[in-house]
Amino acid sequence: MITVTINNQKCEVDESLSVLEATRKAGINIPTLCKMEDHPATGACRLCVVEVEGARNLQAACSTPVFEGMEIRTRTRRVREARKTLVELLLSEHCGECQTCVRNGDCELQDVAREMGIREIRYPGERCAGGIDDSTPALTRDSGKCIKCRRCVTVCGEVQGVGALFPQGRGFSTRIGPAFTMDLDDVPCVQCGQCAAVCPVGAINERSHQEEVWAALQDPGQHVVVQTAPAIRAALGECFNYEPGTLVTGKMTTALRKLGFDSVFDTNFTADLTIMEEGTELLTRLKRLVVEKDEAVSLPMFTSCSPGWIRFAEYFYPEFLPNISTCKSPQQMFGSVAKTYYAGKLGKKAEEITVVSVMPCTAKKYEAQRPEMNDSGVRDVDFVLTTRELAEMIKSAGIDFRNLDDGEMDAPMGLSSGAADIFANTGGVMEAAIRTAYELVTGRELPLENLHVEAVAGLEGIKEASLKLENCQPDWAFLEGVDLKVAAAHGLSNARKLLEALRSGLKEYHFVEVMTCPGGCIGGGGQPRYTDDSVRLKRMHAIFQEDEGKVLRKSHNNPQIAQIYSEFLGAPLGDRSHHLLHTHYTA
Ligand code: HC1
Repeated sequence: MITVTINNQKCEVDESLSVLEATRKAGINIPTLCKMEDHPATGACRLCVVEVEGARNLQAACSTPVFEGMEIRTRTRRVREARKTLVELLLSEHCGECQTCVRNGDCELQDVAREMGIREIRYPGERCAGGIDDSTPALTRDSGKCIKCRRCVTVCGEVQGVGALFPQGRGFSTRIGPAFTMDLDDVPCVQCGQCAAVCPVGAINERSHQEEVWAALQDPGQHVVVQTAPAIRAALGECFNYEPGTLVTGKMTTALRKLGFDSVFDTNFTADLTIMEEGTELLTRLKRLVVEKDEAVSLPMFTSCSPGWIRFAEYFYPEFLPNISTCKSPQQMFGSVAKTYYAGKLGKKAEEITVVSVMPCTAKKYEAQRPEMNDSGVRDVDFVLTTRELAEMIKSAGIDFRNLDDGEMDAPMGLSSGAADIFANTGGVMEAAIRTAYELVTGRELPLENLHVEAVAGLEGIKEASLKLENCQPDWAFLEGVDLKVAAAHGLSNARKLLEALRSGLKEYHFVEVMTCPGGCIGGGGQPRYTDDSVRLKRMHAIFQEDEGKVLRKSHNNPQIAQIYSEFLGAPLGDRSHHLLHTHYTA
């Protein structure tokens, strides 16, 4: 520890900290529009300037390390004038249109302008060149609103290993975007929306489906079904001033009914269905390898529920496409069974059902309109709202979310196990699959108090585990003694590392889970802003809490899953399942 002086007060701080971190620890918040928690400073916005005794110029607090005896001043007239001028200059070139901007009320530039008491723009000047890029189904970019903070460049390049966005040009002419003014759809953007999650202003956003959903809700000819992804319940509350990690499953259900949805169902139901299908597919692939000695079988098998990961594999690792499970994601399985199985129960045609998803992920908007996703005879999922969009709809409908009673989801697609809940966390799909596969193969029950596969939980980028299969049931005797090797990666740069290790033969696995976003879906690009590791951990704990609070914790024990197989699907990987629940991807 070292001693520094902040605004005339001595403080003991860790010598590894930056001035920004040290002042925050001392309870003083310094504004910044570029620094992100969990990422090194870029010093791009310069808004965090402070005076340091002995230094001629103001110093950027985010990129200046503390030293013994350092004297820091954070609110002198010189500091305040410099910050104010910086914000005024940003505002002068920013195509803000605050009243009509999608980020009105949720904009970091607006916040700092308000906090600094800026009431006029003293330097009216040339505006940044505008231009809307709405080439992708998931995202819209408005370069006139970009403040060149480069957060999107960092997450796209370093966290996701995609590199679709980068700075080009110099000075006032600098623009952030795909190369050569191309559109996002022309470059390997996976539409994960991590850029939109960190953008401080309205420069990158999800493509809104709110108006389409309002219209469907008003249409008397449509039965409008909503499904909610596992990660929504642990994050939606943040839009209503609950602490991150507050579970709002019951209030969310009631709010959806009040919005006018005819049936309120759960993507978790089809997460359980995914485990039945994907588990069977994995065991089938293993049988081909072990019993039939079929060297052509594609192993390891990869999970397929995260659409950004599918797009990443299509762009960068097409040789691994045969390894991706043929299971559609739970979102898409839901759409196809809602428009067939549930439509049949209602006596309606697929065309009379509108399926709306609430997802933490912007790439789900892209997934829903992929050409493969219409096995019900029409588009399986019609509209996808992010968590943020659902919160906006609830607010715009005047629903007092915090005072809602807890509601229950509808039958027959609203009941789910704890295994489905944990799909939201990195490692969760793997753990859910192990819960079911172990019991099917060995015939022995996993004890409820010891269900978590600790090795695949947590925020480490790549996690590995192995499971020795012993005393297998006669049907699965070929697996006797097999050491099932599994891995989970989250964030596509971690997926890239894992794929490179597989490609070079450094690693061998049987089953690999890949989730596009850091932390898994709880850290999705459509979740409430602003998400860092501390928020991710709180949401993850909430998801585990939801799982642990249930009696039903394994997918194969879900009675509504047994019901859909007996009434409609037949068996996992059977003909109808194959048609409605599976697909395959090509580059
Ligand atoms: Fe996910 Fe999934 S867990 S992909 O992360 O498999 O988005 O929450 O809905 O489909 O179930 C997202 C979350 C989600 C699917 C499920």
